[in-house]
Amino acid sequence: MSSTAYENVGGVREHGGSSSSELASDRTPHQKKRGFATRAIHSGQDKSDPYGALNSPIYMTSTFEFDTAEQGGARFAGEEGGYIYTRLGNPTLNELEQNLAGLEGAEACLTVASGMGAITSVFWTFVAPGDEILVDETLYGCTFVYFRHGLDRFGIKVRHVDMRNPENIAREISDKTKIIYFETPANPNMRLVDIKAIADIAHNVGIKVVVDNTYATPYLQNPIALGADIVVHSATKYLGGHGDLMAGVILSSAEDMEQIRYVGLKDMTGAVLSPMNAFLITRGLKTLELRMERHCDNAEKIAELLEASPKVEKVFFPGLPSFEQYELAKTQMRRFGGMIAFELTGGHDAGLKFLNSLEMCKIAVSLGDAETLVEHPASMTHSTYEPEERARFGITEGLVRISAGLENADDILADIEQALAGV
Ligand code: 4LM
Repeated sequence: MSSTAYENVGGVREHGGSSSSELASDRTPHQKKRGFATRAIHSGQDKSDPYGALNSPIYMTSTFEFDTAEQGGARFAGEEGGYIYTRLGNPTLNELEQNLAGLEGAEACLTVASGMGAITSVFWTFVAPGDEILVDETLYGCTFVYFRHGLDRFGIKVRHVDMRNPENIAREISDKTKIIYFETPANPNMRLVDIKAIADIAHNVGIKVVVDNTYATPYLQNPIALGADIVVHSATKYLGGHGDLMAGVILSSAEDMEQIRYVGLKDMTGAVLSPMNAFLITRGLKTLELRMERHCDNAEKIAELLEASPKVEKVFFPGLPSFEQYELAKTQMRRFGGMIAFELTGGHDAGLKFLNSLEMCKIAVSLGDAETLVEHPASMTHSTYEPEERARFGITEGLVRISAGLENADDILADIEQALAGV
């Protein structure tokens, strides 16, 4: 197979990912759009199983047998539908992709091996030496490094912009700018970006807007409806939801996805998702709405407790009226999510003492799991920034990050209270 002729592997297109944001099963017989949980449970399922299995079989196969040599050739030439090889498409991945496309309101979806696999597959598809990209100042630490020390080495100019103010973007755009990239809420300091305002600016000049929607999930925020071109997720987090897998998701137009699948994934990163992990995410999605409601409830209670504590200097949570971008949070998000960041009055040392005093909550990176996870970004997820970059980009040395879990709120609050008392 040619390494670049993605148009020649169209044989998988019929099955290789969704191409419509709405499936027939997304509507009732009376054409009313079904609710989020209903769609997350039912959508995308392939009904062709001969035994009527409630859960589809997991296609743990790397390759697919052709009836004849001619059939194999026809699939590679794009003259016949059907699967070829799991890096190009797989029925278990396809079911999940159909479901996620509907939940995010995207034409097409591609699942990959990790969140970093999703981000890098998008960029390796669309950028070339000499291009410029505008990225936010606050990003997950490995995303930051990929831009700063990864893409930069290949002649792509990366400019960091404080995207809380969309006017900053307008000032930085040049005729070389190809992509604007940001997270909202941003990891770890919870800064928000006005998706619609940025998309309006970008589309006037033909630049793609890529949004990392990991923190919010499609349950709380739909960037494509607000004008984003491409959405990425670390499905390792809320979508999987149980801390037992690594995965990533990309959502876009069918036209962009054709290139992301057959150039970015097939030839550039090869970051293929295991069918077993696709199955686990499909299982996770059945409870996404329930889980997100509980994550949001618990996070609101934690944020209120922290804000009332004299040991706490500042709390960063979009659902607090004291949050700088509270008004934007209310219009852009359905609820405020499960992530909280805060600073103790005692700074860095008090932060580490707080972590070491926890009895039930786990000291761990990652987020979106059933367990409440607490970490120190400056020495863990964001140790990839230089100290002066953290200082410049608003990631303070004393910041503590909490991913509110699904435990009973009283137990989480009691653990946080006793840990604060020890600081
Ligand atoms: C963490 N985050 O923060 P994979 N996008 C966002 C993320 O938070 C992450 C990724 C992408 C953390 C991991 C240790 C907003 C990851 C990257 O880890 O490659 O699935 O996703 O604790």
